[in-house]
Amino acid sequence: MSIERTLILIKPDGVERQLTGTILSRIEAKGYRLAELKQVSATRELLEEHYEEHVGKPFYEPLVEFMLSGPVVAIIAEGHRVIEGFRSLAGTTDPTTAAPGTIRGDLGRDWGLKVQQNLVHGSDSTESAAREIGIWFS
Ligand code: DAT
Ligand code: MG
Repeated sequence: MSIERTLILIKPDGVERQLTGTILSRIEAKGYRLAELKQVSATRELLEEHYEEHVGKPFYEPLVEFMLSGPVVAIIAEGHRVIEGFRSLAGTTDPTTAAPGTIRGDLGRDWGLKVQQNLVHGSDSTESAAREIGIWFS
């Protein structure tokens, strides 16, 4: 199997809470290589492309507003099976019930808002990884 690449974002809650180093360490400790890394302030246009699959869902607008609330760190991580490996390391979407041992499960929780502030994004397939890498690192 060839080396894969995935798009990871440290969301504004992770940057704001100064968890960038902790999260990068966990990605590296798992054995993935950080091929590209930058801190960026997303635009609405970029987020509309990134989250196009969620347009029209009740959490879509709060999600976009949250992602605009501060800088994010965009990462391309590399390694064998990194797409599923990082999804596993991140944990399930809801940080309250994400398994302990995962990034979301150890570091996140429900803050009572309309959107899950769950610290990280990871591409969910080879197709979305290629698409999302193109959006964030064009
Ligand atoms: P994931 O980030 O685990 O791939 P997703 O792609 O289904 O989850 O959703 C994108 C983001 O939208 C997710 O990280 C947090 C938010 N979200 C998803 N489902 C939600 C819900 N039911 N209520 C509030 N926010 C939600
Ligand atoms: Mg997703």
